[in-house]
Amino acid sequence: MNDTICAISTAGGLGAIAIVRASGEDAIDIVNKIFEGPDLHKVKSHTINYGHIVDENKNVIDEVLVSVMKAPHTFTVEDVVEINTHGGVAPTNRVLELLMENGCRMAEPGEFTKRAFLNGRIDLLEAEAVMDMIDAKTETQRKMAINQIDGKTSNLINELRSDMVQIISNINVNIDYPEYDDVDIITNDLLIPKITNLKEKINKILKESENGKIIKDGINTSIIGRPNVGKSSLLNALLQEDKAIVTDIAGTTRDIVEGQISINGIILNMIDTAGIRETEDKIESIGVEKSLKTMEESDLILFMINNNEELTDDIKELLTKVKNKKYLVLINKNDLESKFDRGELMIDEDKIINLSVINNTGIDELKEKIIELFNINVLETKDPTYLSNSRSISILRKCLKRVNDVEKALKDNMPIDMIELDIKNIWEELGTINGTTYEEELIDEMFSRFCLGK
Ligand SMILES: Nc1nc2c(ncn2[C@@H]2O[C@H](COP(=O)(O)OP(=O)(O)OP(=O)(O)O)[C@@H](O)[C@H]2O)c(=O)[nH]1
Ligand SMILES: [Mg+2]
Repeated sequence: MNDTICAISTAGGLGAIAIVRASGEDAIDIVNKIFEGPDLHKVKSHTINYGHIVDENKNVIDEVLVSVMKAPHTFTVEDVVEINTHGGVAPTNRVLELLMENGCRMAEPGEFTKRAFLNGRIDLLEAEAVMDMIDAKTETQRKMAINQIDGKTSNLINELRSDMVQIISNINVNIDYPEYDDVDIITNDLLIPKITNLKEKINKILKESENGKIIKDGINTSIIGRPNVGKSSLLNALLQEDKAIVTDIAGTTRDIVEGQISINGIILNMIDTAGIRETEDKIESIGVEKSLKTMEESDLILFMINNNEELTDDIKELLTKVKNKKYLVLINKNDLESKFDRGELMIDEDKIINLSVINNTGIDELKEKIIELFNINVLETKDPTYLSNSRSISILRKCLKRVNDVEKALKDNMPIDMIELDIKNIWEELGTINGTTYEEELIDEMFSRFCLGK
Protein backbone atom coordinates (compact mmCIF):
# COMPACT_ATOMS: atom_id res chain seq x y z
CA MET A 1 0.00 0.00 0.00
CA ASN A 2 1.29 3.48 -0.86
CA ASP A 3 2.15 5.87 1.93
CA THR A 4 0.74 9.41 1.84
CA ILE A 5 3.02 12.01 0.27
CA CYS A 6 3.02 15.80 0.42
CA ALA A 7 4.81 18.70 -1.23
CA ILE A 8 4.51 22.39 -2.00
CA SER A 9 3.29 22.34 -5.60
CA THR A 10 3.70 26.01 -6.44
CA ALA A 11 7.01 27.81 -7.14
CA GLY A 12 9.13 28.91 -4.19
CA GLY A 13 9.17 32.58 -3.23
CA LEU A 14 6.45 35.17 -2.79
CA GLY A 15 3.00 34.84 -4.35
CA ALA A 16 -0.56 35.63 -3.37
CA ILE A 17 -1.42 31.94 -3.01
CA ALA A 18 0.55 28.72 -2.73
CA ILE A 19 -0.67 25.12 -2.93
CA VAL A 20 0.45 22.38 -0.59
CA ARG A 21 -0.64 19.03 -1.93
CA ALA A 22 -1.11 15.62 -0.28
CA SER A 23 -1.88 12.32 -1.99
CA GLY A 24 -2.52 8.85 -0.58
CA GLU A 25 -4.85 6.75 1.51
CA ASP A 26 -4.54 8.94 4.62
CA ALA A 27 -4.51 12.33 2.86
CA ILE A 28 -8.01 13.35 3.98
CA ASP A 29 -7.48 12.03 7.50
CA ILE A 30 -4.16 13.82 7.97
CA VAL A 31 -5.37 17.20 6.65
CA ASN A 32 -8.53 16.89 8.72
CA LYS A 33 -6.39 16.69 11.87
CA ILE A 34 -4.86 20.12 11.23
CA PHE A 35 -7.94 21.77 9.70
CA GLU A 36 -10.67 23.73 11.45
CA GLY A 37 -13.70 23.96 9.22
CA PRO A 38 -16.12 21.36 7.84
CA ASP A 39 -15.24 17.71 8.58
CA LEU A 40 -13.31 16.71 5.44
CA HIS A 41 -14.41 13.09 5.82
CA LYS A 42 -17.96 14.21 5.30
CA VAL A 43 -17.60 16.75 2.48
CA LYS A 44 -18.38 15.74 -1.09
CA SER A 45 -15.55 14.88 -3.46
CA HIS A 46 -14.23 17.69 -5.64
CA THR A 47 -15.31 20.49 -3.32
CA ILE A 48 -13.42 23.50 -2.01
CA ASN A 49 -13.75 24.09 1.73
CA TYR A 50 -13.02 27.24 3.72
CA GLY A 51 -11.30 27.05 7.12
CA HIS A 52 -8.06 27.41 9.06
CA ILE A 53 -4.93 25.32 9.46
CA VAL A 54 -4.07 24.96 13.16
CA ASP A 55 -1.16 23.43 15.07
CA GLU A 56 -1.37 20.93 17.96
CA ASN A 57 -2.15 23.77 20.42
CA LYS A 58 -4.91 25.05 18.13
CA ASN A 59 -2.90 28.14 17.18
CA VAL A 60 -4.11 29.36 13.81
CA ILE A 61 -1.36 29.07 11.20
CA ASP A 62 -3.23 30.38 8.14
CA GLU A 63 -6.63 30.97 6.64
CA VAL A 64 -7.02 28.50 3.77
CA LEU A 65 -9.19 26.87 1.13
CA VAL A 66 -8.94 23.08 1.00
CA SER A 67 -9.84 21.07 -2.13
CA VAL A 68 -10.84 17.50 -1.43
CA MET A 69 -10.67 15.06 -4.35
CA LYS A 70 -11.47 11.46 -3.60
CA ALA A 71 -10.07 8.45 -5.45
CA PRO A 72 -10.26 7.31 -8.16
CA HIS A 73 -11.04 10.46 -10.19
CA THR A 74 -7.90 12.35 -9.28
CA PHE A 75 -4.52 12.97 -10.89
CA THR A 76 -2.82 10.22 -8.88
CA VAL A 77 -5.92 7.95 -8.70
CA GLU A 78 -5.51 8.26 -4.90
CA ASP A 79 -7.25 10.61 -2.45
CA VAL A 80 -5.78 14.06 -3.10
CA VAL A 81 -6.10 17.12 -0.87
CA GLU A 82 -4.81 20.53 -1.91
CA ILE A 83 -4.42 23.30 0.63
CA ASN A 84 -4.48 26.84 -0.79
CA THR A 85 -2.44 28.88 1.68
CA HIS A 86 -1.24 32.45 1.53
CA GLY A 87 1.83 32.38 -0.67
CA GLY A 88 4.64 33.35 1.71
CA VAL A 89 7.50 31.06 2.61
CA ALA A 90 6.56 30.84 6.31
CA PRO A 91 2.90 29.76 5.99
CA THR A 92 3.56 27.20 3.27
CA ASN A 93 6.54 25.67 5.08
CA ARG A 94 4.64 25.50 8.37
CA VAL A 95 1.67 23.78 6.71
CA LEU A 96 4.05 21.31 5.07
CA GLU A 97 5.74 20.61 8.41
CA LEU A 98 2.38 20.00 10.08
CA LEU A 99 1.41 17.52 7.36
CA MET A 100 4.67 15.64 7.96
CA GLU A 101 4.25 15.73 11.74
CA ASN A 102 0.85 14.09 11.23
CA GLY A 103 1.93 11.22 9.00
CA CYS A 104 2.73 12.45 5.49
CA ARG A 105 6.07 11.78 3.84
CA MET A 106 7.81 14.44 1.74
CA ALA A 107 7.28 13.52 -1.93
CA GLU A 108 10.23 12.72 -4.20
CA PRO A 109 10.56 14.97 -7.29
CA GLY A 110 7.93 13.93 -9.81
CA GLU A 111 6.35 11.41 -7.44
CA PHE A 112 2.75 12.60 -7.93
CA THR A 113 3.14 12.06 -11.69
CA LYS A 114 4.90 8.74 -11.11
CA ARG A 115 1.91 7.59 -9.07
CA ALA A 116 -0.44 8.74 -11.84
CA PHE A 117 1.53 6.48 -14.21
CA LEU A 118 1.80 3.49 -11.86
CA ASN A 119 -1.90 3.72 -11.11
CA GLY A 120 -2.69 3.66 -14.84
CA ARG A 121 -4.10 7.16 -15.16
CA ILE A 122 -1.50 8.26 -17.71
CA ASP A 123 1.07 6.44 -19.81
CA LEU A 124 4.79 7.15 -19.93
CA LEU A 125 4.62 9.58 -22.85
CA GLU A 126 1.82 11.49 -21.16
CA ALA A 127 3.82 11.61 -17.93
CA GLU A 128 6.84 12.97 -19.80
CA ALA A 129 4.61 15.58 -21.43
CA VAL A 130 3.53 16.88 -18.02
CA MET A 131 7.17 17.79 -17.44
CA ASP A 132 7.42 19.30 -20.94
CA MET A 133 4.37 21.44 -20.23
CA ILE A 134 5.95 22.74 -17.04
CA ASP A 135 9.15 23.53 -18.98
CA ALA A 136 7.37 25.07 -22.01
CA LYS A 137 8.68 28.53 -22.86
CA THR A 138 7.17 29.04 -26.32
CA GLU A 139 3.65 28.63 -27.68
CA THR A 140 4.78 25.82 -29.99
CA GLN A 141 6.34 23.95 -27.05
CA ARG A 142 3.10 24.34 -25.14
CA LYS A 143 1.00 23.07 -28.05
CA MET A 144 3.24 20.04 -28.49
CA ALA A 145 3.08 19.26 -24.77
CA ILE A 146 -0.73 19.46 -24.59
CA ASN A 147 -1.08 17.15 -27.58
CA GLN A 148 1.16 14.65 -25.82
CA ILE A 149 -0.71 15.03 -22.51
CA ASP A 150 -3.95 14.41 -24.40
CA GLY A 151 -2.57 11.13 -25.71
CA LYS A 152 -2.14 12.12 -29.37
CA THR A 153 1.55 11.17 -29.32
CA SER A 154 0.77 7.88 -27.59
CA ASN A 155 -1.70 7.18 -30.38
CA LEU A 156 1.15 7.24 -32.91
CA ILE A 157 2.76 4.37 -31.02
CA ASN A 158 -0.55 2.62 -30.30
CA GLU A 159 -1.36 2.59 -34.02
CA LEU A 160 1.97 0.96 -34.84
CA ARG A 161 1.38 -1.63 -32.16
CA SER A 162 -2.11 -2.46 -33.35
CA ASP A 163 -0.78 -2.94 -36.90
CA MET A 164 1.69 -5.40 -35.42
CA VAL A 165 -1.00 -7.20 -33.44
CA GLN A 166 -2.79 -7.81 -36.69
CA ILE A 167 0.36 -9.22 -38.26
CA ILE A 168 0.99 -11.46 -35.25
CA SER A 169 -2.64 -12.63 -35.25
CA ASN A 170 -2.40 -13.53 -38.92
CA ILE A 171 0.68 -15.61 -38.27
CA ASN A 172 -0.76 -17.27 -35.16
CA VAL A 173 -3.98 -18.25 -36.84
CA ASN A 174 -2.03 -20.01 -39.53
CA ILE A 175 0.20 -21.78 -37.05
CA ASP A 176 -2.38 -22.68 -34.38
CA TYR A 177 -5.49 -23.25 -36.47
CA PRO A 178 -4.36 -24.61 -39.82
CA GLU A 179 -7.82 -26.21 -40.23
CA TYR A 180 -9.47 -22.78 -40.61
CA ASP A 181 -9.64 -22.86 -44.35
CA ASP A 182 -11.42 -19.51 -44.62
CA VAL A 183 -8.41 -17.71 -43.15
CA ASP A 184 -5.76 -16.56 -45.64
CA ILE A 185 -2.63 -18.64 -45.49
CA ILE A 186 0.00 -16.09 -44.69
CA THR A 187 3.05 -16.48 -46.88
CA ASN A 188 6.28 -14.52 -46.95
CA ASP A 189 4.98 -12.69 -50.03
CA LEU A 190 1.83 -11.62 -48.19
CA LEU A 191 3.74 -10.60 -45.10
CA ILE A 192 6.50 -8.54 -46.74
CA PRO A 193 4.23 -5.63 -47.80
CA LYS A 194 2.79 -5.45 -44.28
CA ILE A 195 6.25 -5.27 -42.74
CA THR A 196 7.38 -2.72 -45.35
CA ASN A 197 4.34 -0.63 -44.54
CA LEU A 198 5.19 -0.78 -40.85
CA LYS A 199 8.75 0.26 -41.64
CA GLU A 200 7.54 3.25 -43.60
CA LYS A 201 5.26 4.36 -40.79
CA ILE A 202 8.12 4.15 -38.27
CA ASN A 203 10.37 6.05 -40.66
CA LYS A 204 7.79 8.81 -40.99
CA ILE A 205 7.40 9.16 -37.22
CA LEU A 206 11.18 9.29 -36.81
CA LYS A 207 11.58 11.85 -39.54
CA GLU A 208 8.93 14.06 -37.97
CA SER A 209 10.46 13.58 -34.52
CA GLU A 210 13.26 15.88 -35.72
CA ASN A 211 10.63 18.62 -35.63
CA GLY A 212 9.70 17.55 -32.12
CA LYS A 213 13.27 17.83 -30.94
CA ILE A 214 13.63 21.24 -32.55
CA ILE A 215 10.48 22.51 -30.86
CA LYS A 216 11.49 21.06 -27.51
CA ASP A 217 15.23 21.67 -27.36
CA GLY A 218 15.70 24.42 -29.95
CA ILE A 219 18.31 24.55 -32.72
CA ASN A 220 21.92 24.45 -31.51
CA THR A 221 23.52 27.03 -33.78
CA SER A 222 27.26 27.66 -33.71
CA ILE A 223 29.09 30.59 -35.27
CA ILE A 224 32.35 29.23 -36.65
CA GLY A 225 35.21 30.80 -38.57
CA ARG A 226 38.73 32.22 -38.55
CA PRO A 227 39.64 34.83 -35.92
CA ASN A 228 38.50 38.44 -36.31
CA VAL A 229 35.82 37.78 -38.96
CA GLY A 230 33.04 39.20 -36.74
CA LYS A 231 31.54 36.14 -35.03
CA SER A 232 31.12 37.75 -31.63
CA SER A 233 29.76 40.88 -33.28
CA LEU A 234 27.06 38.75 -34.89
CA LEU A 235 26.20 37.06 -31.59
CA ASN A 236 25.79 40.45 -29.95
CA ALA A 237 23.70 41.76 -32.83
CA LEU A 238 21.36 38.76 -32.64
CA LEU A 239 21.03 38.89 -28.86
CA GLN A 240 20.81 42.67 -28.94
CA GLU A 241 23.22 42.94 -26.03
CA ASP A 242 26.98 43.16 -25.54
CA LYS A 243 27.37 39.59 -24.39
CA ALA A 244 30.70 38.68 -26.02
CA ILE A 245 33.83 40.82 -26.03
CA VAL A 246 34.54 42.33 -29.46
CA THR A 247 37.95 43.78 -30.38
CA ASP A 248 40.03 44.08 -33.53
CA ILE A 249 42.59 41.69 -32.00
CA ALA A 250 42.50 38.24 -33.59
CA GLY A 251 41.89 35.60 -30.93
CA THR A 252 39.66 37.71 -28.67
CA THR A 253 37.14 34.97 -27.91
CA ARG A 254 38.78 32.12 -25.99
CA ASP A 255 35.84 30.20 -24.62
CA ILE A 256 32.38 29.58 -25.99
CA VAL A 257 29.76 32.26 -25.32
CA GLU A 258 26.09 31.32 -25.42
CA GLY A 259 22.73 33.03 -25.65
CA GLN A 260 19.20 32.28 -26.84
CA ILE A 261 17.01 33.98 -29.41
CA SER A 262 13.56 32.99 -30.60
CA ILE A 263 12.60 32.99 -34.28
CA ASN A 264 8.87 32.58 -34.85
CA GLY A 265 8.49 30.58 -31.64
CA ILE A 266 11.51 28.33 -32.21
CA ILE A 267 14.47 28.74 -29.88
CA LEU A 268 17.96 29.13 -31.33
CA ASN A 269 20.70 28.27 -28.86
CA MET A 270 23.44 30.54 -30.25
CA ILE A 271 27.04 29.55 -29.57
CA ASP A 272 29.88 31.95 -30.37
CA THR A 273 33.23 30.20 -30.61
CA ALA A 274 36.93 31.00 -30.60
CA GLY A 275 38.30 31.76 -34.08
CA ILE A 276 39.94 28.67 -35.57
CA ARG A 277 43.65 28.91 -36.40
CA GLU A 278 46.99 27.23 -35.61
CA THR A 279 48.26 28.78 -32.40
CA GLU A 280 51.07 28.39 -29.87
CA ASP A 281 48.96 30.00 -27.15
CA LYS A 282 47.86 27.29 -24.74
CA ILE A 283 44.56 28.90 -23.74
CA GLU A 284 43.64 29.82 -27.29
CA SER A 285 44.39 26.32 -28.56
CA ILE A 286 42.03 24.83 -25.96
CA GLY A 287 39.42 27.31 -27.24
CA VAL A 288 40.03 26.15 -30.81
CA GLU A 289 39.55 22.51 -29.76
CA LYS A 290 36.24 23.52 -28.19
CA SER A 291 35.20 25.31 -31.37
CA LEU A 292 35.78 22.17 -33.44
CA LYS A 293 33.85 20.02 -30.96
CA THR A 294 30.96 22.53 -30.84
CA MET A 295 30.87 22.53 -34.63
CA GLU A 296 30.49 18.74 -34.65
CA GLU A 297 27.63 18.83 -32.16
CA SER A 298 25.59 21.65 -33.69
CA ASP A 299 22.33 21.35 -35.60
CA LEU A 300 23.29 24.40 -37.68
CA ILE A 301 26.67 25.96 -38.45
CA LEU A 302 26.95 29.60 -39.38
CA PHE A 303 30.32 29.61 -41.10
CA MET A 304 31.65 33.16 -41.21
CA ILE A 305 34.20 34.50 -43.69
CA ASN A 306 35.68 38.00 -43.96
CA ASN A 307 34.87 39.63 -47.31
CA ASN A 308 37.97 41.75 -46.91
CA GLU A 309 40.42 38.81 -46.66
CA GLU A 310 41.69 36.43 -49.30
CA LEU A 311 40.26 32.94 -49.33
CA THR A 312 43.12 30.88 -47.90
CA ASP A 313 43.51 27.09 -48.03
CA ASP A 314 42.80 27.03 -44.28
CA ILE A 315 39.36 28.52 -44.87
CA LYS A 316 38.64 26.14 -47.75
CA GLU A 317 39.67 23.16 -45.63
CA LEU A 318 37.45 24.24 -42.76
CA LEU A 319 34.58 24.66 -45.19
CA THR A 320 34.87 21.01 -46.28
CA LYS A 321 34.30 19.96 -42.65
CA VAL A 322 31.25 22.21 -42.38
CA LYS A 323 29.67 20.77 -45.52
CA ASN A 324 28.79 17.49 -43.75
CA LYS A 325 26.33 19.37 -41.55
CA LYS A 326 23.45 21.81 -42.01
CA TYR A 327 25.18 25.11 -42.67
CA LEU A 328 25.05 28.61 -44.08
CA VAL A 329 28.06 30.62 -45.21
CA LEU A 330 28.04 34.20 -43.92
CA ILE A 331 30.32 36.61 -45.71
CA ASN A 332 30.80 39.50 -43.31
CA LYS A 333 32.33 42.97 -43.62
CA ASN A 334 30.64 43.72 -46.95
CA ASP A 335 31.11 47.40 -46.19
CA LEU A 336 34.80 46.80 -47.05
CA GLU A 337 36.40 45.95 -50.37
CA SER A 338 35.96 42.35 -51.55
CA LYS A 339 39.18 40.31 -51.70
CA PHE A 340 37.88 37.09 -53.25
CA ASP A 341 35.49 35.80 -55.85
CA ARG A 342 32.33 34.05 -54.49
CA GLY A 343 32.76 31.30 -57.11
CA GLU A 344 35.95 30.16 -55.35
CA LEU A 345 33.80 28.90 -52.49
CA MET A 346 32.28 26.23 -54.77
CA ILE A 347 28.99 26.16 -52.89
CA ASP A 348 25.38 26.72 -53.79
CA GLU A 349 24.58 30.45 -53.92
CA ASP A 350 21.50 29.68 -51.90
CA LYS A 351 23.72 28.99 -48.91
CA ILE A 352 25.57 32.30 -49.04
CA ILE A 353 24.47 35.39 -47.11
CA ASN A 354 26.26 38.71 -47.41
CA LEU A 355 26.44 40.62 -44.15
CA SER A 356 27.81 43.72 -42.64
CA VAL A 357 27.21 43.21 -38.98
CA ILE A 358 28.62 46.61 -38.17
CA ASN A 359 25.97 48.24 -40.40
CA ASN A 360 23.30 45.77 -39.33
CA THR A 361 22.67 44.56 -42.90
CA GLY A 362 21.91 40.99 -43.92
CA ILE A 363 20.72 39.88 -40.48
CA ASP A 364 17.04 39.72 -41.46
CA GLU A 365 17.98 37.68 -44.52
CA LEU A 366 19.92 35.32 -42.23
CA LYS A 367 16.83 34.80 -40.07
CA GLU A 368 14.70 34.18 -43.17
CA LYS A 369 17.17 31.55 -44.39
CA ILE A 370 17.07 29.76 -41.03
CA ILE A 371 13.25 29.76 -41.13
CA GLU A 372 13.43 28.22 -44.61
CA LEU A 373 16.12 25.67 -43.72
CA PHE A 374 14.19 24.25 -40.74
CA ASN A 375 10.68 24.75 -42.11
CA ILE A 376 9.94 26.86 -39.08
CA ASN A 377 6.79 28.40 -40.54
CA VAL A 378 5.33 24.96 -41.13
CA LEU A 379 6.27 23.86 -37.62
CA GLU A 380 4.53 26.90 -36.26
CA THR A 381 1.23 26.31 -38.02
CA LYS A 382 1.01 22.51 -37.94
CA ASP A 383 -0.72 20.68 -35.11
CA PRO A 384 2.49 19.57 -33.40
CA THR A 385 2.18 15.88 -32.58
CA TYR A 386 5.70 14.52 -32.54
CA LEU A 387 7.87 12.23 -30.47
CA SER A 388 10.28 14.66 -28.91
CA ASN A 389 12.29 13.02 -26.17
CA SER A 390 15.50 11.13 -26.76
CA ARG A 391 14.33 8.11 -24.77
CA SER A 392 11.40 7.32 -27.02
CA ILE A 393 13.22 8.31 -30.22
CA SER A 394 16.10 5.94 -29.45
CA ILE A 395 13.72 3.05 -28.69
CA LEU A 396 11.90 3.68 -31.95
CA ARG A 397 15.20 3.74 -33.87
CA LYS A 398 16.08 0.37 -32.34
CA CYS A 399 12.69 -0.99 -33.40
CA LEU A 400 13.19 0.30 -36.95
CA LYS A 401 16.47 -1.57 -37.19
CA ARG A 402 14.79 -4.78 -36.04
CA VAL A 403 11.88 -4.32 -38.47
CA ASN A 404 14.48 -3.97 -41.25
CA ASP A 405 16.05 -7.26 -40.12
CA VAL A 406 12.65 -8.96 -40.21
CA GLU A 407 11.97 -7.63 -43.70
CA LYS A 408 15.34 -8.92 -44.88
CA ALA A 409 14.78 -12.34 -43.28
CA LEU A 410 11.39 -12.63 -45.03
CA LYS A 411 12.95 -11.71 -48.36
CA ASP A 412 15.58 -14.38 -47.72
CA ASN A 413 12.72 -16.89 -47.33
CA MET A 414 13.11 -17.43 -43.62
CA PRO A 415 10.10 -19.52 -42.44
CA ILE A 416 7.38 -17.35 -40.93
CA ASP A 417 7.18 -19.22 -37.63
CA MET A 418 10.87 -18.43 -37.08
CA ILE A 419 10.34 -14.68 -37.27
CA GLU A 420 7.13 -14.63 -35.24
CA LEU A 421 9.12 -14.22 -32.03
CA ASP A 422 11.11 -11.32 -33.49
CA ILE A 423 7.90 -9.51 -34.37
CA LYS A 424 6.51 -10.08 -30.86
CA ASN A 425 9.73 -8.72 -29.37
CA ILE A 426 9.50 -5.55 -31.48
CA TRP A 427 5.88 -5.16 -30.37
CA GLU A 428 6.97 -5.41 -26.75
CA GLU A 429 9.83 -2.99 -27.25
CA LEU A 430 7.47 -0.45 -28.84
CA GLY A 431 5.27 -0.78 -25.77
CA THR A 432 8.10 0.41 -23.58
CA ILE A 433 7.80 3.81 -25.28
CA ASN A 434 4.51 4.51 -23.57
CA GLY A 435 4.91 1.83 -20.90
CA THR A 436 2.04 -0.41 -21.95
CA THR A 437 3.66 -3.76 -22.69
CA TYR A 438 1.88 -6.73 -21.17
CA GLU A 439 1.65 -10.22 -22.58
CA GLU A 440 -2.06 -10.57 -21.63
CA GLU A 441 -2.84 -7.41 -23.53
CA LEU A 442 -1.52 -9.01 -26.69
CA ILE A 443 -3.74 -12.06 -26.20
CA ASP A 444 -6.84 -9.98 -25.43
CA GLU A 445 -6.32 -7.67 -28.38
CA MET A 446 -5.68 -10.54 -30.74
CA PHE A 447 -8.91 -12.33 -29.91
CA SER A 448 -10.97 -9.19 -29.88
CA ARG A 449 -9.93 -8.64 -33.49
CA PHE A 450 -10.24 -12.21 -34.72
CA CYS A 451 -13.67 -13.68 -34.48
CA LEU A 452 -12.69 -17.36 -34.19
CA GLY A 453 -15.74 -18.51 -32.27
CA LYS A 454 -18.15 -18.38 -35.18
N1 LIG B 1 34.21 46.76 -41.18
C1 LIG B 1 33.56 45.87 -40.46
N2 LIG B 1 34.10 45.48 -39.30
C2 LIG B 1 33.43 44.54 -38.56
C3 LIG B 1 32.19 44.02 -38.99
N3 LIG B 1 31.77 43.11 -38.07
C4 LIG B 1 32.74 43.11 -37.10
N4 LIG B 1 33.71 43.95 -37.39
C5 LIG B 1 34.91 44.26 -36.61
O1 LIG B 1 35.82 43.18 -36.69
C6 LIG B 1 36.57 43.04 -35.50
C7 LIG B 1 36.48 41.63 -34.95
O2 LIG B 1 35.16 41.38 -34.55
P1 LIG B 1 34.77 40.19 -33.56
O3 LIG B 1 33.29 40.13 -33.52
O4 LIG B 1 35.52 40.33 -32.28
O5 LIG B 1 35.37 38.98 -34.38
P2 LIG B 1 35.47 37.43 -33.95
O6 LIG B 1 35.24 36.64 -35.17
O7 LIG B 1 34.58 37.16 -32.79
O8 LIG B 1 36.98 37.30 -33.54
P3 LIG B 1 37.69 36.22 -32.54
O9 LIG B 1 36.94 36.24 -31.26
O10 LIG B 1 39.06 36.73 -32.42
O11 LIG B 1 37.64 34.91 -33.21
C8 LIG B 1 36.02 44.10 -34.55
O12 LIG B 1 36.86 45.23 -34.58
C9 LIG B 1 34.65 44.41 -35.12
O13 LIG B 1 34.21 45.70 -34.83
C10 LIG B 1 31.64 44.49 -40.23
O14 LIG B 1 30.56 44.12 -40.69
N5 LIG B 1 32.38 45.41 -40.93
MG1 LIG C 1 34.98 36.51 -30.95
